[in-house]
Amino acid sequence: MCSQQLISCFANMWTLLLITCVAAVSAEPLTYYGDKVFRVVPQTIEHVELLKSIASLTKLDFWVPDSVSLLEQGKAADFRVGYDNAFDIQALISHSGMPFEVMIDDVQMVIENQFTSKVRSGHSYEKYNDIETIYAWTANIAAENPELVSRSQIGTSYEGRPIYLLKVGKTGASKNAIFIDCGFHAREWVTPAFCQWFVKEAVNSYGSDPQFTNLLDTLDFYVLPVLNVDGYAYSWTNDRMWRKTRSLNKNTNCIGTDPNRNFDAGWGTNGATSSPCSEVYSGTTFESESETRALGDFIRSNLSSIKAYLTIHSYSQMLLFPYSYTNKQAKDYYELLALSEGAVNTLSSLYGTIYTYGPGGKTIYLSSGGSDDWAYDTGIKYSFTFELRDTGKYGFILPESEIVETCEETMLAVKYIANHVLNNA
Ligand code: 9B3
Ligand code: ZN
Ligand code: ZN
Ligand code: ZN
Repeated sequence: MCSQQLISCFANMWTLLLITCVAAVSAEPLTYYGDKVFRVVPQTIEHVELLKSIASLTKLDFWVPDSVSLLEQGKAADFRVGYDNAFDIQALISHSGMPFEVMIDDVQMVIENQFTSKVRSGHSYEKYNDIETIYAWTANIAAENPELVSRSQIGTSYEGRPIYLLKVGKTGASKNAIFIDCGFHAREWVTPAFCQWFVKEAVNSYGSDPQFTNLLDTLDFYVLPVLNVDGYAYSWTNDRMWRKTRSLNKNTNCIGTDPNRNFDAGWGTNGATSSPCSEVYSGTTFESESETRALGDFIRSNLSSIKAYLTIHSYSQMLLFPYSYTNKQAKDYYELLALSEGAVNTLSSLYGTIYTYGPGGKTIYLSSGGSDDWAYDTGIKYSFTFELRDTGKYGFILPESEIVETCEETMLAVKYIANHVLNNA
């Protein structure tokens, strides 16, 4: 093996060893032992300022809203803090008189309990599936249901992964379509689970459930199971709390762009930042990410048939419609409000899950560059963001045991919207 000079042979062996070690280290996911998630309700300007100053001294991972810059007086906020700082921060908050609650006492425990079983093999609709399993599933479900499902690739991610789209509906004449995407934000794991569930329900219902059969006969559903494929893969292998894409930014070690701040809808204004280290970094320009550009290009190319755009996020249990980037009222405000009300009512009817609804800017927070606002301004009237379960007990780390109920109730809302689109578009 070592036929070269001895020194260079050792050098090679060292390099090999080093590479192996680095690979071994980076293959271990980050852990969150003792990390806490606090819920605070800043009552005064001083409370907001206190949180901002804490955030400037130590990393606070904001879950709701998505960044410290989006804090508002009177609105609850959830954030994760490291074990080392949790005690001091709790004392500061408590001393300030700001109402607070410890939502999660040990984030790592919740991460370890998210799976119902440690045995992970093959695809399951009732479990979280990693990106490779989802890829294989897209191929299989299309191959097994050629008259209902077809798969195409609409683009390639920053790291070179394919971005697949499933077209679901009875094949034949061209039809109006509803576009549904999941997995914009990597850590919102229940959302790819929903997109997979939707396709399963469609396939299983066709020919047996008259209502769903009618929808599939008269509409096409474009289902994009995971848009942010690199981020999703990374959230499995390296960091369960990852949100953004994985693209490199210039002049910094901070990685990624927020795909939902990266669209041409008030781009780079409210609730987004030009700082690559922020979780709501808007990117260098709109559609700067290959993932968002792939989505934008596909929708623009199929604009004449796409009548509704549904983008699935978590968590908060909300149904949002435009606008998020401005407080101005959308042209179709009253129709979208009534449709939202109907959709959340039918959703609640199954397990009593309560959703709030309304325009994004007023209901969650003012923020720009979102895909729903962009789709609406591009001409897709029925444009919604779902924020699935829960309201913070587990947040992004919703246990697998809630997948089935979350998907079943969400189906009701999606089918309700689809029926409205069918009758009105
Ligand atoms: C944000 C924006 Cl900018 C929008 N247009 N619609 C919904 C949201 C909420 C999601 C986000 O990206 O912060 C929730 Se995770
Ligand atoms: Zn999201
Ligand atoms: Zn969310
Ligand atoms: Zn079902």
